[in-house]
Amino acid sequence: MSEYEKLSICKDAQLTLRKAREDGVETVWDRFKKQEPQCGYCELGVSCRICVMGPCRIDPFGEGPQYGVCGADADIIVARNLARMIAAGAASHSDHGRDLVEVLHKIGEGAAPGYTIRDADKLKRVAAEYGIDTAGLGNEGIAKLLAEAMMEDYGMKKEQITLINRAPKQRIELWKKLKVIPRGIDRETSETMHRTHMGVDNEYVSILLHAVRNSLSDGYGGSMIGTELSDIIFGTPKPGFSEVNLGVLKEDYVNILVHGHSPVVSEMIGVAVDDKEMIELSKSRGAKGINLAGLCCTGNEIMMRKKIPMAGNHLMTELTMVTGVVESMIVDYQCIMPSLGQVAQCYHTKMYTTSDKAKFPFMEHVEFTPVNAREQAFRIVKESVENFSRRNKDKVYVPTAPVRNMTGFSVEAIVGALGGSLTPLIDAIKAGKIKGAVGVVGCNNPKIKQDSGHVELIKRLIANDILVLTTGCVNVAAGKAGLQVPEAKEMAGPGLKEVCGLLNIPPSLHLGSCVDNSRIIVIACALANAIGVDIDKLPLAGAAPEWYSEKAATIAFYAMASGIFTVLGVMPPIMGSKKVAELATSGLNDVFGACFAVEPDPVKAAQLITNHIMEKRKGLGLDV
Ligand code: SF4
Ligand code: MSK
Repeated sequence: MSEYEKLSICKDAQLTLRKAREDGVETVWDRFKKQEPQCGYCELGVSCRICVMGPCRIDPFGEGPQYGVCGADADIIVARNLARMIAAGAASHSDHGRDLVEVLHKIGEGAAPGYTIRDADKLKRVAAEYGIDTAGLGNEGIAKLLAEAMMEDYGMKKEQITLINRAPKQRIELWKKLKVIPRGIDRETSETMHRTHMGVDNEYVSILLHAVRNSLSDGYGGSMIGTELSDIIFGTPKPGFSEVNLGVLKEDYVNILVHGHSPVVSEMIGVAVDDKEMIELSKSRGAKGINLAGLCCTGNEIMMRKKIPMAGNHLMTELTMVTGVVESMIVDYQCIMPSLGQVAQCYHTKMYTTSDKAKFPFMEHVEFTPVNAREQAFRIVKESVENFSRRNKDKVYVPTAPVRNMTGFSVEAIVGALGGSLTPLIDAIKAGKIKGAVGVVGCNNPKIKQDSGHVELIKRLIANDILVLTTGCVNVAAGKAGLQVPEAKEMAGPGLKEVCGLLNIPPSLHLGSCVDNSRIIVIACALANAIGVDIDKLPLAGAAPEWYSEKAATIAFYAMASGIFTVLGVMPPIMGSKKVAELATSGLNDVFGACFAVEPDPVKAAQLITNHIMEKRKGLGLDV
């Protein structure tokens, strides 16, 4: 096995990693190696730098200090650190959602040129959930009122956020009883930061219960708003085909990459690259045209809606530039490695930041707002085209051919494929053709051979007749492995194969970006409501085999709090507190009907999940 085969299962990654080495480019894997051994205290979660009486750390062997300067013990420190992680994840998703609320509001005011309402039916449906009387109002009028109602979800007037009502009655009652029903989205995050300040909440269960509340404010608040408004403004995704891997970059075209999470910028870049004048300009510069491709969740957003191909997931972002054919990369926010500008220096790639909240070294800042987005998009695309002539032909290397990937499975598309309701899915579950469903979500992490955790887990689950729903960076991993095309039914068990064959869908369905985990939650709620049970009774599970991000911790928490057993492939920093670790891996079960497991081996993770699903089927009196 070559040194590159040890780092990634993907051919395109292995080949470009070798070239990166030849070109003298340092990558995430090189930096990871230089960090080893990583700090054991931090890995256990027992280091604290919340105040400047510290930093403090607790000796996990019981020989050194057992209390920080303020008197906090390991349980308090671990719980506080974990809660802050969840707050950061919730803040990230929810701030992304907030940007969409602002765009919707500007559309309502007629002040967002280039943006419009693409799904007016969904606009009305969501407005109805907010109790808005839409009679006599046009799309713009409804947009303004809905945006204002959603702004209230971010504030402190409401006792509970609006979309929490999508959860089953029993779950809402449970959350009320536990006092974790989320109020304003910003309030819960702010309160987490307050509680974890020195000298506020110092009881680990109390801290973690609030972290649950904070995560729910994201899952049923900021993230759900992000998904629903993206559908309303940019169109609700429909199934279709696209392509993945570095082979989507074309040697004879101007290649532009969009990276990050927000569809607000990429939407306009998409408009500009399709513009006739821009295409003519590219031809006049010797290219055959302009090729747009995505990375990470911005890539997921435009793949879901426009079938624009994806060049890679999290650990591929640096490697895209090593191909030598990327004229520009346009970033918005989240999961953008600060190294990217440095890597671009080795090639001709122009780097652009677009959000005033996300600036990076070696990148040019071109601020995007709902008002100027169109103009700025044309400016960047024009400069990218001009940059084609600076490409160094000796550095060009596109290593592989792209792979087909089916995408676009919004909740509406899934219901549509099933003929208008979830009943056929419920019937297939009851008949045992589909044993259950699992959301496989999240990132890459250099601690795990790239994409190995995702691919092996999905293969084993579908072989066990378990339907897989993917979001985030898993999409590219599953796509590259050929798991997200209808032909992949051949890798599924007999029951799932039959259902996929009938519907002409893959056994692993792409539901979107990180915020679109809310789609999985909506499906779980709808299934529970249709069957008349709480979510924790359903044969469902979640998995984040290669997670790295604080956002993934938040997702895991709101999934668990919804009643969904969740398996993590990377250990969260909690092992320094026996009590917190026990609570996470078993105690939560008594409270929420679900807990976490940590299992880096995807074969064992698949077994754990399959056992869980069989147990849930038994509980419902279904065939196992
Ligand atoms: Fe140390 Fe307590 Fe300050 Fe943390 S909050 S750094 S444990 S003194
Ligand atoms: S981009 S949060 S690495 S999935 Fe959403 Fe990928 Fe994880 Fe970022």
